[in-house]
Amino acid sequence: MNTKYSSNILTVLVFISLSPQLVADATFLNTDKSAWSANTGWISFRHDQPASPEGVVFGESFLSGYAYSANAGWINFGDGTPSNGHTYANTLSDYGVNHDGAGKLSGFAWSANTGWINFGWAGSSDPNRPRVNLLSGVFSGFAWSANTGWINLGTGQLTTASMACPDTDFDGMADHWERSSFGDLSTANAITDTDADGVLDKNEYAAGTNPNNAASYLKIISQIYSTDYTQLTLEFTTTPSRLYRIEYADDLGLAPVGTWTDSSLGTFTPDAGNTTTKLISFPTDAKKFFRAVAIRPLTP
Ligand SMILES: [Ca+2]
Ligand SMILES: [Ca+2]
Ligand SMILES: [Ca+2]
Repeated sequence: MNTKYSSNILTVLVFISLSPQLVADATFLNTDKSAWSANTGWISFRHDQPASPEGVVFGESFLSGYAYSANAGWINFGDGTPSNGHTYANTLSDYGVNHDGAGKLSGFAWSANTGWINFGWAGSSDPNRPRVNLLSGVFSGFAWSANTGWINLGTGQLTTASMACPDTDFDGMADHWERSSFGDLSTANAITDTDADGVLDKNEYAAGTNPNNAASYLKIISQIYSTDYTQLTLEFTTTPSRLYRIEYADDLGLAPVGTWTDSSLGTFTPDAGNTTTKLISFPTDAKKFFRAVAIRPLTP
């Protein structure tokens, strides 16, 4: 191993910006659509009745649509149009279940037969808090209704197949994110970099970083190599609302997207806090390039 070796090892990072999707149908599969209440029985998050909404839509910032229980009737998770464009205020005219983007649910659903169903009763670290695993889409925890008691989301039969992120102006940024970040859909477009940190707004969305803070963007904090250059300890910035991969390539110039090799870690959730540290093993070579990739969860 010569001394040139270490100077040739570079660390780079890029983003994957996934294509926008428009979702109106229920995000739940027909085989994994059921919550359970001891008092009201099964509650279906997907029902496919032609004259009704097809079920509950799990979104990056809020839920919408109707669940159905034979005993409790329709349960409204929200109309999909929070007044501020991104989060239900949970007033009488603007209610629904919110999602913090990192899997935690809050807010209220409404049933004419049983009244309010509370998804926001627990503290953020409560193990029984209603939540969604962003790697698998599996729901867990409990919602609470004064009239029907606990509703168990963790039946093992309630899984969202995707996360709705409508992008009506097709600029690579979801509507809710543009509205919460900029107040409207017109301020940012596919080529704007509002905070001038060198990362386009659409790439800040892809990475879950703050487009109004020039100090916030996906970056590698430190890289430490083993003495034989077969292992790398990489620390990079992360946010709880995104999943990550680490990839490597032999040569940056000759490595168009698609020739990068995924580390043996696969896709993983970040550490708690603002950075994640991972140990990667890799085949030794004259030089290696590494990158951290942010991934929007539950998107195609
Ligand atoms: Ca958009
Ligand atoms: Ca920026
Ligand atoms: Ca930024």
